Amino acid sequence: MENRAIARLLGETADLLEISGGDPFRIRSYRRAAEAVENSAEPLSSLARDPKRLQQIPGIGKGMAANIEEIEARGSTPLRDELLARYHPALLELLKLPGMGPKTVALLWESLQVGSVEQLEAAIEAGKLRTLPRFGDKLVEKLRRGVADYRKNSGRFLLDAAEEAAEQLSRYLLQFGGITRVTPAGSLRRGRETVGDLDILATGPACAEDTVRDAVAHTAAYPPIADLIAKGQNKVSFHLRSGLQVDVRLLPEASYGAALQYFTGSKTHNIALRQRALKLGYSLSEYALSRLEDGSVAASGGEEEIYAALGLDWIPPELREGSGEIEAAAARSLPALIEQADLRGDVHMHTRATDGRNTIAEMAEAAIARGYEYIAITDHSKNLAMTNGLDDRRALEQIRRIRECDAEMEGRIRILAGIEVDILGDGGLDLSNEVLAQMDVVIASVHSLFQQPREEMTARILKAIENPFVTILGHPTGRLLLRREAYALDLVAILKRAAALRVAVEHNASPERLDLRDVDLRLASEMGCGIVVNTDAHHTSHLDKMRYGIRQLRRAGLRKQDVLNTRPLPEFLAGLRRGS
Ligand code: DGT
Ligand code: CA
Ligand code: CA
Ligand code: ZN
Repeated sequence: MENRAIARLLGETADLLEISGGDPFRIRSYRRAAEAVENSAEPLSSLARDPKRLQQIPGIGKGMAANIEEIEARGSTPLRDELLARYHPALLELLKLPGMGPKTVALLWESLQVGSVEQLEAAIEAGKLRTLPRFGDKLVEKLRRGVADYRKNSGRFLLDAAEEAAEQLSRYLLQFGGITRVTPAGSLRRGRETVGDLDILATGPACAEDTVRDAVAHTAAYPPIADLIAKGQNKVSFHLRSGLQVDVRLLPEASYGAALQYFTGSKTHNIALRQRALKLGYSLSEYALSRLEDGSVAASGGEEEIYAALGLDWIPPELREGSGEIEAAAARSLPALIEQADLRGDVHMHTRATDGRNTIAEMAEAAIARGYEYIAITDHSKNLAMTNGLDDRRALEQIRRIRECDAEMEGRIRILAGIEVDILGDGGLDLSNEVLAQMDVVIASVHSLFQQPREEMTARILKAIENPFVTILGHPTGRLLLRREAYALDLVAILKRAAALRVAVEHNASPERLDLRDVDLRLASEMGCGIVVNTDAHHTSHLDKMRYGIRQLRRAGLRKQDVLNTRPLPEFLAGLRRGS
């Protein structure tokens, strides 16, 4: 299990303890352990059977080491299980609603026995909340809207959580002798922003017809399974504890390509492809592409063969949404999509100066390890007080430190001095022009007053990018996937002005943002905007989130030349405003 997942389970234990009115000291010890795990550079799963080494991590004592072992072994802590059993298995979902903290959850439980989002919804509808102290009309309305948003998003999962679950399951399946290949299909393979359920394909000698029973049994014995939905001849479906559904299909090598093609989808793409097959005298199924005349197999083992037999170039999964990709593949005119290896830099990241976890040098070394030629350090500005954002004086100090560190790198990488400056409510910027002028990269972002009406928000951002020192508009719509909608704004007007001013727009690769959406990215590119893809890393390990951003750019059909930070540094800077 990844550190992040372990940290989440420890954090949930702390939440539950807090709801139960537990000992504050004990609550803090779980929170501290969660933080220590999250920030540990070493993957804890490699240490889980070695309590001594676990205990060397500051914040992890003997008891916590035992908890981590439990988490590794069965995906929960004993206390978490005990408390969930005492309340409601879905109690933690309540904490995801806006305005809901442990105290409120405790109150709802004690007074109304509300332990899940469903029960909260019913209590709101029945007018029961009004009877409670502190629950005024405003709070009740906020909760009602929160429940509605939750409903809209529920059942979907962020890309990183889905990928993590798929990787963990793959490792388990590959432990079984005779399963040699495991591939996630479905929306995860297509790189959609969020995932409804996981579709996993496995193959190998163990998946042949006469042996598949044992492979199915192994799959159904996967320890993190919360409940088994179905166990068929070569298919196992279950829920993980997170609620994520997984469909595993075990297939013989011979039909792997056809199955991968089928279960990758999308449904729309598949329907169009099947129609094309029929027109050409074939039938296409999850088992094979067969000739209509005699039923003989024309292609089945690999995706390339299937597309080729249909007169098509192989279509990258990100493009399989039924939006013209089949016609393009037939005309041999699919775009050469951008790849991760095309990137030369990442120009949005935070350090300890504000809310990041690492130093400038650590971020630089991590970037070197990932093959980058340049980065920009872009900490927050003072308006974001909770991050200890920089004021003018500290920003200048930070520039000095960046320049120093850059010199110490002796050309192994270039470190640009940057800032992520807050766009204030009126469109002004949070730092003085004198300071901004000294930055190589100025990302301007909205982090407050998300509720402004559309005209106001649009004017605010337009005013901000008029500032001559702004080079990049950060996460332009401010959405948080599954949590917060984009703020209301006239994106087209903003993209148009940004293109004219040569202000680049950011695609934020963080899986909870992925802002801009694929359609917006295509639009931005068509309108001539510079596009920069950044991780917004707050930790060295976050630099790896770039892959999610790349997939979104590919979904938008973008190529290497459409993205500025694929260029060598001089050309990158020249592509930004102020560059010449
Ligand atoms: P999701 O799970 O909502 O994020 O989206 P998908 O695309 O993973 O959808 P899912 O899990 O329902 O199905 C996985 C793939 O299986 C889908 O992309 C295409 C294929 N598939 C499923 N049902 C059908 C169907 O009725 N017809 C066709 N042609 N393909 C289907
Ligand atoms: Ca799926
Ligand atoms: Ca599915
Ligand atoms: Zn930001």
